[in-house]
Amino acid sequence: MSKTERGYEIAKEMYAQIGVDTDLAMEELDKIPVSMHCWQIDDLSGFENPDKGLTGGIQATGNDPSRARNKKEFYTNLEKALSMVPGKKKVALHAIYLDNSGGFTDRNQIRPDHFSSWVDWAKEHKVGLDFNPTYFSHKMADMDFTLSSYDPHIRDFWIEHGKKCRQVSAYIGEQLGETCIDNHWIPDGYKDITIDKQAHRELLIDSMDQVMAEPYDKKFTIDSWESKLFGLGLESYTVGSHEFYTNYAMTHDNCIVCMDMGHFHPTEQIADKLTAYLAFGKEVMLHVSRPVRWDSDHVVIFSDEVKDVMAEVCRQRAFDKVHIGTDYFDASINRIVAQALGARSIKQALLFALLEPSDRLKEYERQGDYTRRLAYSEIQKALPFGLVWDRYCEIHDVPGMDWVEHVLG
Ligand code: RNT
Ligand code: ZN
Repeated sequence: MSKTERGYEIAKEMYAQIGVDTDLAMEELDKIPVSMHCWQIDDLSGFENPDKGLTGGIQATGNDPSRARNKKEFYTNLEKALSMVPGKKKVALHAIYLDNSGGFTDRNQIRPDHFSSWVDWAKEHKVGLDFNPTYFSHKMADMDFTLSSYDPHIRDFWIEHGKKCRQVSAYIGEQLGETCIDNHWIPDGYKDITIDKQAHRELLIDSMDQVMAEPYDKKFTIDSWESKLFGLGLESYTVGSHEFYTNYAMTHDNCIVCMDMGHFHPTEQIADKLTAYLAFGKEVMLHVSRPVRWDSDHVVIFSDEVKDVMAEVCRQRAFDKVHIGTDYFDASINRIVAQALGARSIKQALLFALLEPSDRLKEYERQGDYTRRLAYSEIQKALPFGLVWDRYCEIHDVPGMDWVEHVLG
């Protein structure tokens, strides 16, 4: 028996005392995919035109030298990061990671075959794929407006991009036999006090209606629209706010909302928001991120905020209704470690949530026994969670507490 197995046996007994089956928790964890954003590996440079800096009010800061400098390094590093994360995984792509065979293809001309090499790669590595249109880092976005621009020429360009990306996403989903979430985020907004906030929102509704006109089978692709509060240089007004997309999604059954944990007021948390969608039968996409004082996109850690979100997902057993993805870009530490650490932390938070005696806690709540509800929640926190996590990694042939040395070598 390995040390990890011995540790696990003890943990199993202790959890059983509060009515939790650790084997079952690990089995359930196996069913929950975490979608790892590919752009941590190269600071969102992409393959289209890696020299075009990031625009749209987002930023990767730091000077660690580990950024992938070419496609080969990109794939090697991404694969390394994937190998550090136990269980089911997807990889989220952005349109700028197209395979253009050394040529240039503009955003409004993207085709499914630009992503066939990604499909082959995903099959080989047994991961699913998600997709994101790239409505930024492009000269047609340099005026800070895309789908809600006053200029019809700019709007049409991006509407075409949105439509093409939906085709790509449906193609990926069909090829892999697994839903590909197509997540749309646009940077549109103003730096300073805005007078006509409604006009842009009306334009955005019209553009979204055009982007979303073609129906696709939900089995293969689902569109989500990501809300935001503000961006750098776009501090005063964001067209695609949380209320805006929520209202759109609630009145259109062909799309859902994406909530990014960094896109709310600094003390506002999203955990409580999930069931407000689930109760209406709406699925939700998540960008798990870590805002530090602002939407700073720090690496996701095993924090209370992340634990609270995953607890909501697990308490409702909403594994196929809440789509969990990462989104952050930190250039100050090793990119592979950063990429793997965030995904591992989410898996840890999911496992921690699955080890909660939630049936028992729900029962106490119904009976009005709030004393036991609180006490047992606290008792769970002190149980040997790490021993179960290490065993989970071992079962999946992924390094446990020494994983970081496997990356840094
Ligand atoms: C930006 C959004 C968006 C991007 C990615 C790269 O604030 O969070 O999701 O981070 O599309
Ligand atoms: Zn995001």
